[in-house]
Amino acid sequence: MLDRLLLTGAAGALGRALRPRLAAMARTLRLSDIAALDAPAAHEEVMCCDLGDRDAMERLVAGCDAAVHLGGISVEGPFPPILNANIVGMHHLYEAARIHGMRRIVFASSNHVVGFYRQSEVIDATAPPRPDGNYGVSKAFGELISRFYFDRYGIETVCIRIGSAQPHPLDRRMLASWLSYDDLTELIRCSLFTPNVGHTIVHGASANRDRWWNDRHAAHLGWTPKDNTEPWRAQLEAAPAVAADDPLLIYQGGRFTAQGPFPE
Ligand code: NAI
Ligand code: 15L
Repeated sequence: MLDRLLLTGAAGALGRALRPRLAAMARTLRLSDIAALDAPAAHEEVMCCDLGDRDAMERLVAGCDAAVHLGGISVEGPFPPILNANIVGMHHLYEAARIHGMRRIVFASSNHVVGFYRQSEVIDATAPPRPDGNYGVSKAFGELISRFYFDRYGIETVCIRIGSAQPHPLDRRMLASWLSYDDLTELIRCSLFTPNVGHTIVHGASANRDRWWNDRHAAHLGWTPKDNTEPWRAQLEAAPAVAADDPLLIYQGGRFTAQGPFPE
């Protein structure tokens, strides 16, 4: 068990789902977001701040052993807010970790780092990034800055390229990309407690029938997903057919690949 674990993005969809699930992993769970959070329980602390605020980020990280970093813009869109939260915010997080001696970060990266690979391809962590927008580029930056802080300062990171973490799969693409909350929780546990993870990239999908991602380079995490999308297959395949050129069923990143440009 950790002494104090930081959870950023705690007001978001995954943050709210993970808040009770992370309780068993640390004596104190420090919760943060730019949005308001529910009042802390006895084992929790709340410290809200903007990831773009350097001083606040240093205060946030001080005293934490590790972080699960979910905070940031989570969808495709205009560059300025993504720059602040996902790029400047990552710099602030890693600088604060360096200054305050935090040794491990679990980073919520995204399948959109590799969104322009086709669904007919199977890739592993050594495949060059092919981001599908401003958001995917920012997550690729997150993977790179975490690599630098491991090589230079020894701060370990597991980058989880989350597929589609939802209570259940919502469309045909998610038959392959879905990650259950239980499998995500276990992947985070493995990422926090496996010794010597160095800098690891792992793709976060449940044990679905169709696989786009080979995680042989993350085998040391010892993570074995348990859930799969078969219970939803018949219902989702019965949905009205999409056009043959719909990116939903062409690219791993689905419709993110067709968004933008965004006038500024
Ligand atoms: P979300 O959008 O519900 O949560 C993100 C949280 O970050 C929000 O509560 C938001 O207020 C906070 N945030 C945004 N800008 C901020 C800033 N400048 N300073 C501080 N906090 C800020 O997203 P969700 O679905 O909970 O995802 C969590 C993380 O996982 C995100 O980083 C997302 O990119 C990543 N992810 C999620 C996937 C999914 O299927 N849910 C798939 C791939 C990646
Ligand atoms: C993501 O990175 C997003 O944060 C999430 O909202 C989903 O759209 C997910 O990817 C996905 O690709 O399904």
